[in-house]
Amino acid sequence: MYDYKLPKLEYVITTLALGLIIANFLPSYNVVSVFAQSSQKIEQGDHSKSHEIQIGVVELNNDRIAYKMNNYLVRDLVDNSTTNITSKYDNRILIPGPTIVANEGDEVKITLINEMGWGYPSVHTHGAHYKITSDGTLKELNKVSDQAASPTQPYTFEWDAGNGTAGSWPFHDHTIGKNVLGKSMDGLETVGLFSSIIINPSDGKLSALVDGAPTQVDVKDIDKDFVLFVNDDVFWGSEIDYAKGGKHTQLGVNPTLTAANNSIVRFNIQSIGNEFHDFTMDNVQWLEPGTNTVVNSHVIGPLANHVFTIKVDSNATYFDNSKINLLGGMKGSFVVSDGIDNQSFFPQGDTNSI
Ligand SMILES: [Cu+2]
Repeated sequence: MYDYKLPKLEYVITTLALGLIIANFLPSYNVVSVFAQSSQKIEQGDHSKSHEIQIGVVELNNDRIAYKMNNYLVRDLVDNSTTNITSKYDNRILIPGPTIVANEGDEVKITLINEMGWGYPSVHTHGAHYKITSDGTLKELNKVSDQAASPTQPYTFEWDAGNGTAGSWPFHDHTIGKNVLGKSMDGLETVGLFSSIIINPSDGKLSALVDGAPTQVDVKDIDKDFVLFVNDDVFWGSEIDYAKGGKHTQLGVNPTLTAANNSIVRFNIQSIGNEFHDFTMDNVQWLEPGTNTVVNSHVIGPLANHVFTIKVDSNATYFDNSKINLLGGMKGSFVVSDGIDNQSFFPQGDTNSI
């Protein structure tokens, strides 16, 4: 069996006990929540949309916990028409959780349903704006209310993808690691409760490296979005294939990513856990965000992100170029095909299903 070397539930319980001991010795302090300001192709219309989403929280058969897409309704805020896009989502591998794709100007409502029968999971996002009641934290942190889904009571989180929020942002649980004193414990989201929201810019334009030159591409020209989470010693991946109607596929650990030659792809690199990683690709270059500087590596810290768009022209390997993680096998392949692109896949063949 593949060894993920990530915290599993038994370690969580140990950590909770440790947290109790530590909590008794440390003075109480407030952690300031980070409000990060910082082919159906992708739809880029004039109308703002409301994303009305139901996400379940489930236990996997490998002691992990995951977000699961239950229902996803997109409502046009001008004519009130709705489209159900639930079937675009994968129902097999659930880490990272389902990616949400919105446009600047949209709103997102996530109703979280605790299907585990225990605990109090939440959703805490970066990048998008929200009121304090949608922070996804406990009262001892936010001073307002406990914001999590109990086994009997769902909780609805509301985000505003307003102007200035364009980007790719991690969201994650912030309450499952509640110790017996009721205090929040960060870091336990690495058991699996993490995913991302991609907010496309309202002008529909992205900087990209195409044929070696910095240029602008349209969001609707993206053929694939890859989401790669750098965890402490593995990558967790998923993709959205716009050539297949915007199909979401969960790819598991250190996936082989595939793309058609000359297609436009966006890499959404996100970080979860507590370490720094030097994300590197051989044979592939991209633009350092916000600049015309061409790079092939980027150091990414905890809960940071790194996003770039490229025109695909060569096979490559992606890896964490920090020695200890590279020795540990933290790498995967990027395979470019001349004909029809095959779907990216998880080379170990682990189903990681519920
Ligand atoms: Cu966070």
